[in-house]
Amino acid sequence: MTVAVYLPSEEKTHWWVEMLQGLLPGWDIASIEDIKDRAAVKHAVVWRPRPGDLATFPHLEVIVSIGAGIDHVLADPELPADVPIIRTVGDDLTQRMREYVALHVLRHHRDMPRQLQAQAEKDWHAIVVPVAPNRTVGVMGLGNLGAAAAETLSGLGFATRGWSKSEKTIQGVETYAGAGTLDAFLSGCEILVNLLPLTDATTGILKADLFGKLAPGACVINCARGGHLVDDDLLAALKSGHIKQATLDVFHIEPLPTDHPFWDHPAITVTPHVASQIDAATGGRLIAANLKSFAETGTCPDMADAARGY
Ligand code: OXD
Repeated sequence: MTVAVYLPSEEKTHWWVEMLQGLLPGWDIASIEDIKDRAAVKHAVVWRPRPGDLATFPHLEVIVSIGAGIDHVLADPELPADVPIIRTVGDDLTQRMREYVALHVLRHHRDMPRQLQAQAEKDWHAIVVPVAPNRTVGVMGLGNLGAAAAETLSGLGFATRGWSKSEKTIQGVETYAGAGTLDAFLSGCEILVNLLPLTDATTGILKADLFGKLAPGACVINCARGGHLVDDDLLAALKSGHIKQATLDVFHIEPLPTDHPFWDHPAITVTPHVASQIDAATGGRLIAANLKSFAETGTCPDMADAARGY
């Protein structure tokens, strides 16, 4: 079985190649750069593949995304048609996202940016905020990561809402389904967490019109994809004060260009796409298990649906 591995960093690619070689003895696993016989490649394990690379493997049977999202694979205009895609999800990824969302929601809920500013000014300024049950938080996207985030927020006591394309039931979470319910979901929402997949329908969804429907002074956390956000609309909403703070983990261009206004904005926290990074040890085990299952049965539990985009 020849497996071609590609990540934008050469160092990381080698790390993953070694990890998978250890987990799949007898399989021929190499970096895309080191593949001699392109016709022998049946499996590609990739993160942000270079456009056109996957099309050079005429007998490709499956593509594995090193991550929960598959948008980075679907973005390849020369992506070979009808090659199934496997996502990489799993408990670690979900746990990391729970932690990131809890951290940033609590930070906005307790107004930590303002509290830190008071400390910088040596100002003994006690900020009193409502208790969590009186704070409405909303999670957009209720896939594995979004559902886990919503569950965690509900567990912390927040009045938690969730919005998704199709009906979902999550204990302790008031769920809304479909475009027709978006306004009701947004109305009164004070902290919004975006965990939607990036599809044609969700690109640019975090825009002026949506921000305007949130409660005045709301906070926005984007830990899905940069393509969900209209950057200038967020800057305008922050300027007007309708949005108070934002935490952004994902960007249109990554790494975020050093001259981008988000870096220096006093009301924006930038994190470098770390909300829920896969580590090679756990991710390697998941990918090896999925590849084995796919090789033996033609499927695995984490098959993505390319037509849906996730
Ligand atoms: C993912 C990500 O898709 O880290 O898993 O963004």
